[in-house]
Amino acid sequence: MPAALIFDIDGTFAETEELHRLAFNQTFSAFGLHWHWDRPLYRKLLAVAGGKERLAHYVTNYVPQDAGRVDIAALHAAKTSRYAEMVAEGSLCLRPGIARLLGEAERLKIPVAIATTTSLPNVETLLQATLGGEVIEVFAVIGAGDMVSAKKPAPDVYSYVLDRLGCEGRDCIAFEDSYNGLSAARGAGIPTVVTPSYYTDTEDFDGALAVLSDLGEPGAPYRHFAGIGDDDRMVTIETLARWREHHA
Ligand code: XBP
Ligand code: MG
Repeated sequence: MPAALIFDIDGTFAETEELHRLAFNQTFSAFGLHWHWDRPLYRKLLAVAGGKERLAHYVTNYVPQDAGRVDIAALHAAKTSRYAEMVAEGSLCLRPGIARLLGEAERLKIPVAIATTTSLPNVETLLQATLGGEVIEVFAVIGAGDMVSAKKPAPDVYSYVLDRLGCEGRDCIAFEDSYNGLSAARGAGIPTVVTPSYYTDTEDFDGALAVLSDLGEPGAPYRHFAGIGDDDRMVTIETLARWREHHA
């Protein structure tokens, strides 16, 4: 059995990035900034993980003339509130297989954790809106946002989570959707299942344990893109145990 399952949030738990983009753009308008992040631009900007870091990168490289008149921290705080409002309104749903696998892990008493770049309030609101109730208690550890100084692709958030779980990376499984996330998890020595998302589908996932369209549901199998795969086409704890052993 895997010692723990560690999940990314944005793109992996749910297709969140369009909502993040919307929240950024609405915040720019509210602050009287004539900036607009369309989809092609946002795809490029996602190379920089972390909303504050992405904003700073944008200012330096795209609108340096505005550098003196923006407060990145204030802008990002407003964006976080706007995003949380939209998530709480129920704008997102979990990707296939996530709730099923969390339920299975809970029944088998396998710890589950989160390792994400996004801010903690965003994680809490998303979990509340999609899984409801006291679900936050289900997670043994949540590593999020500024809890570590170096964001993905640095392995720090995964190392932080492993430390608190008291587990070795090689005994766990990580779930990611992006090149940055895969690099971070692999950097911490964790075999990683990648389910590419809307903005990451063309990225390089070399070194992933498996690359799949999603985790699959009964009657709605995943599509296998690369790495290890199975005939049953649904990722269960038993599948993961087998894949991890094969990988070791
Ligand atoms: C997610 C991110 C985040 C979100 C925005 O990356 O990079 O920055 O885009 O959230 P990952 P914040 O899925 O690899 O963790 O604005 O709260 O940073
Ligand atoms: Mg992600």
